[in-house]
Amino acid sequence: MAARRDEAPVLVLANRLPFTIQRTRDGLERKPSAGGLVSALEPVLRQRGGDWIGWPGIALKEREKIPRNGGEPYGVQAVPLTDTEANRYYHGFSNRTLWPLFHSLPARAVFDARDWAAYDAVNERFAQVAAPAARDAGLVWVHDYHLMRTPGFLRLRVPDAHIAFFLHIPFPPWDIFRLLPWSREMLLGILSCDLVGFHVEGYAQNFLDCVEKRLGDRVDRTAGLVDHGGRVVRVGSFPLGIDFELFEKRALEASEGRVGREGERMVLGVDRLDYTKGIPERIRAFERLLERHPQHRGVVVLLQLAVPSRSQVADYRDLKREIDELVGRVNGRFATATWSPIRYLYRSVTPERLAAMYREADVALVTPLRDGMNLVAKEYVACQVGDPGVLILSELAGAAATMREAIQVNPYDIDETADAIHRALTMDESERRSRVASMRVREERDNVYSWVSQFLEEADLENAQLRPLTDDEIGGWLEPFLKKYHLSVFLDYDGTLTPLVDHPSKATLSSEVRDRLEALVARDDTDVAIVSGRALEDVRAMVGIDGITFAGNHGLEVAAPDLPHFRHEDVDHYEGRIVELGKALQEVCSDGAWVELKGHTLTWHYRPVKGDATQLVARAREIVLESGFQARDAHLAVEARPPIGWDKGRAVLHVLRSRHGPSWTENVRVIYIGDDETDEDAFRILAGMAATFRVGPADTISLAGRRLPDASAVAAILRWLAGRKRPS
Ligand code: GDG
Repeated sequence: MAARRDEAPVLVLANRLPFTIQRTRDGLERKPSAGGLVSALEPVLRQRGGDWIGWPGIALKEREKIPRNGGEPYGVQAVPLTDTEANRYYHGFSNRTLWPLFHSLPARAVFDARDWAAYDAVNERFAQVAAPAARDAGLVWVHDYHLMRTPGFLRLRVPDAHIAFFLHIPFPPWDIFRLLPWSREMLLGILSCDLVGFHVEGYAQNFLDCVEKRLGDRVDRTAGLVDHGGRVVRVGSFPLGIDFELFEKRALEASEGRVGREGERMVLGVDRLDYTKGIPERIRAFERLLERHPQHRGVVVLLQLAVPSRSQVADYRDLKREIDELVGRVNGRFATATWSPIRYLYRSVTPERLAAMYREADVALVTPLRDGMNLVAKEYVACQVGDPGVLILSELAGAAATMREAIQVNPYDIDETADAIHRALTMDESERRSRVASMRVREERDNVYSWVSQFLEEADLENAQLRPLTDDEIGGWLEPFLKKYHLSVFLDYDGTLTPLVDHPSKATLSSEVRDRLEALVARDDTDVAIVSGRALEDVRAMVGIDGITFAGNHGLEVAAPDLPHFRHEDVDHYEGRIVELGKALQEVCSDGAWVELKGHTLTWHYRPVKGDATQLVARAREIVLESGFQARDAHLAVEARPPIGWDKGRAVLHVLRSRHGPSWTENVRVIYIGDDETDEDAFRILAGMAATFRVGPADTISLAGRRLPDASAVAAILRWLAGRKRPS
């Protein structure tokens, strides 16, 4: 019997391994990472088994192996990168594009197609490394913005894998996210997961908004669900916590009076040196405090710890210079012989020393311009084991969503922040104690271990279902668009009006859809056309409803009740040649593959072929091209079409112009619904001029405005269209 999913191994995929590797004279050495996330995930990996897959952080030389540490509690798999790959994937796309953009600082974002290509390739490499173990894993848990394309590549290799993703940084609002030239690809990558987690609800809502606007997927904002072409993806918020007890213990063990000087009051800042952390703004606010409240001069010190970070990126080097200058200026302006206002440390300190700093600080100044969560705020609170201090927290940090008892500030507002520091320094003990106490209760309860178990619990749930498509929802999409205009509806046949079946002859219309089409055709404010890859007579016979316009062979032939018969002028020339092509394709008609002759086009179907058909498909395409036809991929089929620059989109325009005149856009609204790659031609031509819907699996990019899961959703739209009230 297969192992239960919640007991089967877990694969963790993260940019970095759970330790750092350094090259010393004696070879490679590994140093454990002290982060809370690593210590929270390790027990799970130990208990359920599994691997941690990540980049070792340095380029390994040939035959160089990651050193083992003896009692390896779980597997570690390194994804090696060359220096160029690391530059483009990590320093480039991850840190110069995604990091600033996702922190809503688009002016800093660099958009470079070569960085994107490297990011995509490295993400695929992660999927390649993970694939063998993913088959038996209960969960593949992908972390953070470095690996947003990996779930998509993994889903292709292991279709049944159970995949979850957690983003540690903010997810930006649509108006920012849309700036990314590869926004569609990024969303498709993440939506290959079963569960997508963010720190706070606001990011989850931003994500749902972007999915709906960019991909046209149906979303349920309240339940946190996305209908991704029939596969339902859960989206939720899981605010990360810290190892509370560990920080508290370190603070209790720290002897007092080690950090500051006697009689001195301390305001503390702890950050990686990063422009999102708002360090210059903070220094300016501290300067303003000294200007406005001179009583703090000589007494209060800002201790700013800035841990070196990403110094390969120019913006970070510039920031370092800016901070150096600012600190110099403020110190120069206010220092006395015995006191300097800012003590600035550009390095990291030991965890024990950090806990002592937290404990002693009267005020923690955590004022990022934007931050996914910010753990420093939580660690500070955990370390308030003596005389409690005050937390000043940026309202733009994820932590602000739950740490309501902090003094919250807008980090861009220098005056407000200065006043907040003054208020914190003068706050009485009972208020300080109350504020810290309630934050401590919450952080102790919602610690990193409960975060891991909540996320895993949610990930282990069976797939959810979205509520059925309602008339109200369809009305919300279409009513504002249709208004009082005449309506022209264009529909593909197979896979759109009927479910996809194993042989075209079995794709018959249900009586329900037939009734709705008849009701729609009967309306004098609506005309209906069916645009199919089938031969004209074939599709007409399958539908058999009078009053409908039929376009066969992808629009090369059109028959309409009110228009002259249309047949593309070059078609005859290709009719004989298509028969020849059909014969040539017999070469690839093994294992059940077969040729459907459709007049001047043909389709080679390989649906019956068992196993990998890649080689067969490649050869079929080759034969089609050698015969001078165009080859197009369709559902488990390759279509051959005459190379005459005509497609479904042109046929639709032909119908609209013939029926409603060249300025049809002034009087007519158009809806086009299709499920096939060949319908993309219509989506492209109609972009901006029609409401377009792509039906079926959503793992490829579509130009349609919205996605529908299957033919039953199309039936729901037809019902609404047929029954809609005429606007008065
Ligand atoms: C990303 C998101 C999100 C700092 N200096 C020292 C030191 N630290 C430790 C702190 C804290 C960690 O570094 C910083 O964590 P943050 O959460 O503040 O920020 P990011 O590094 O930007 O992390 C963030 C986080 O991911 C988790 O999802 O909260 O929003 O940007 O733990 O203690 N530790 C030691 N010495 C130092 O000098 N030992």
